[in-house]
Amino acid sequence: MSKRPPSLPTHAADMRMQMALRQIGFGGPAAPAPRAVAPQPPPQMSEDRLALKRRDWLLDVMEGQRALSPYASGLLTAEHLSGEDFLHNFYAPGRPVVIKGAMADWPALARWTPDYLTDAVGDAVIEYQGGRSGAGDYELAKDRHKRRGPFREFIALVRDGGNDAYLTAYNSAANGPALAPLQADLETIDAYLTRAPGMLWIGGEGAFTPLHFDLTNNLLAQVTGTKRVILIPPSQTPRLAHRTHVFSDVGDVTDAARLAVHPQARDVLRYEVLLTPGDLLFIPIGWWHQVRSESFSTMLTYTGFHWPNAGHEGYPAG
Ligand SMILES: O=C(O)CCC(=O)C(=O)O
Repeated sequence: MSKRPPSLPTHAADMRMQMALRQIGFGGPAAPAPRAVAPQPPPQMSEDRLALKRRDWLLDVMEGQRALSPYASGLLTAEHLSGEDFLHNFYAPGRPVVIKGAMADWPALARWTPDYLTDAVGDAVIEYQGGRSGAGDYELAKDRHKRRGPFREFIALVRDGGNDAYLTAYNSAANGPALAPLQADLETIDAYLTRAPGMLWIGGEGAFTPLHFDLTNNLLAQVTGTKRVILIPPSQTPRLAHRTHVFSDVGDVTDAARLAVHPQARDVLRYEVLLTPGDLLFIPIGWWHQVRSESFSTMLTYTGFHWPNAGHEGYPAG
């Protein structure tokens, strides 16, 4: 391609000639010089957008600084963790931790198979989440997916796996009397928790809770089977397309198709843990998490800590 500048249009060439003549004293009274075109400033970023970019920068810088020390970042596993140590090292700083051994004396660990649960609860009618397969928004539209039926039939639905039916914490309020026979198999975790009851989750292999954060601090107590949990610090929020309530549009950071839609989530900082029976996992308020059952699984979640846990009260839900 030619590097020569395109030739000037005639009137522009004439003007150039006139100006050159004027500079050496020819050409009569000076015509007004053509107005210089001021360079355009780059399009202004709105104040709100700039404020958000600065906040994102701050989150990145702070996460980078925490990464300097394994004492300040990462996902630790602890055993024999006293209430004081839990408060100072994890609850107050808002740092997740896996705690082993604290459920060792729970009868449920040895008992809670699908058959045992069916014998204990029988045909009592329970509420659960159903019709989830094929619905992209089953967590957001929780009410639409509420189902009721005999516990025995629910267990038959989930024991073979799949994501269609899942008894979740959201169903807890409705299930107290029906599931009461199971309470005798549980112990308390007095170092961290009041005696407020936990919320039961029962699902099959493949049950999946998409990426979200909670508006309280949560303690997960895995009883039966295994669950894979991915945890993502709050500092990563700008990469997670957080548009709806507590959910991420990414949904699943292990799904290549979702990452193709949200490429900014590919390099998100994340921790992964496989919960096995008897494990506690502390998930601090604001930490993103997604959870996949890798087998038939039962688990309880607790929010009744000895320390304040009311972050949800000020949440700008929109
Ligand atoms: O176990 C699950 O499927 C989800 C648990 C969870 O997300 C929670 O307790 O906040």
